[in-house]
Amino acid sequence: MPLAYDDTNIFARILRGEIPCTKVAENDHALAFRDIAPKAPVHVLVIPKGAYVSFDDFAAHASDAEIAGFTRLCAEVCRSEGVGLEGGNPGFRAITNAGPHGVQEVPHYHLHIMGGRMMGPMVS
Ligand code: DGP
Repeated sequence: MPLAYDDTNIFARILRGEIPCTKVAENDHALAFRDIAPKAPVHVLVIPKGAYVSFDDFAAHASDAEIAGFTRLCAEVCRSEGVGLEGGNPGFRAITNAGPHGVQEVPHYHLHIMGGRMMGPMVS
């Protein structure tokens, strides 16, 4: 069963154009924009345009086209932000938080793409 989705969350409002964001890239299925409180020189959030709460919700219920669109936009961001290995760059970290144990603040699935510096330990 898809999870119940609260369409008043901040990323739903960004998708509806009610709140501004600094857009990095967009396609039919996903939007990428800069995190408001960046934890690294590159800190971009990639979100699907569909109403999915978390990674597991998205992975289980999104269409193949949505998953492909989202994933390709992530690759485009890695390339355009100069962090993707493909361009000979030193890399990045891509993480997603889910639910209380994941310390997810915004209940709309998002992938953090962070780079531009050496990352610290994974767990904190
Ligand atoms: P989390 O749900 O814990 O994975 O993190 C949510 C991230 O969203 C956090 O790094 C800050 C960012 N964020 C929260 N509100 C806004 C906003 O209004 N605009 C932007 N661009 N980012 C936001």
